[in-house]
Amino acid sequence: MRKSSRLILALDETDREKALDIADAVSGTVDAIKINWPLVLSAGPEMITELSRRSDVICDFKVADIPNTVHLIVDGALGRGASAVIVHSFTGSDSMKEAVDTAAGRGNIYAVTEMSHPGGKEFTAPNAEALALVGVRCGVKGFIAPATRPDRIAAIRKVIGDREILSPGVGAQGGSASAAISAGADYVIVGRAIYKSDDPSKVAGDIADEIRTVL
Ligand code: O7M
Repeated sequence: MRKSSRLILALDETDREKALDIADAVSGTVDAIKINWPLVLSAGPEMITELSRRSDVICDFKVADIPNTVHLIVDGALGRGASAVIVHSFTGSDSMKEAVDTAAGRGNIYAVTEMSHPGGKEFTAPNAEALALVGVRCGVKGFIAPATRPDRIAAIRKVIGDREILSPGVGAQGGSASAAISAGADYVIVGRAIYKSDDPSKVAGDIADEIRTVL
C-alpha cells in the first residue's frame, strides 16, 4: 500500500453502482479502499476484484476463528485481489500466525487491538497492549487502533515499534484525522464522512490536506 495521503476509505456503501462511483472519485486521493461485510453481502465478493483494479483493497473481515477457517478466509480474499486482510487478535497466536503464513508473499495482515466505539473500552481496551504483542510476535504488518482515543494510539505505538497503525473513528465517530496521525497513526480510515457526503472527492481531498498539516 502506498503511503501518500495516509487516508483509507472505508467503503461501507451497500449500493454497488454508488460504491464504484465513489471509488472512482477518490481512488486518486486515498491510499487504499477498505471493504467490510456490508458491501460484500450486498454486491458480492467479486467487488474485491472490481475494486482492486482501482486501488489497493483491504478486506476488513475481522476474522476471528480457528486456524483452518482463518486460512480459508484469508486465502479467498487474497485470491480475489485483496492486498490485505484484517483479523481479530483475541483468537490467539495460532490463528494469527495462520493468517500471516497464508498471506506470506501475497499480501499483508492487520490485527485489531482496541475498537473505536464506546463498547471498545469494555473488553478490548484493557487487553489491547497484550493483544498487540501477540500480533508483533506473529509478524503482522500492523494494527487497528482508535482515532476516537488518540492517547490509546500512542500507547499501542509504544508496544509495536515501527509496525503500521491504521486508525478508524474519524468523522462520524467524532475522531480527528490530524490528531490520530499526530498520536502515531500511519493512516486514518474514514467511512461515512466521505461516502455519505455530496462530494466524496472534495471531502477526501480536505481530509488529506488536514493530514498534510501535521506531517
Ligand atoms: O468512518 P465510519 O465510522 O463510517 O467507518 C469506520 C470504519 O472503520 C467502518 O468500516 C468500521 O467497521 C471500521 N472500524 C471502526 O469503525 N472501529 C474499529 O475499531 C475498527 C474498525 C475497523 O476498520 O477494523 C478493522
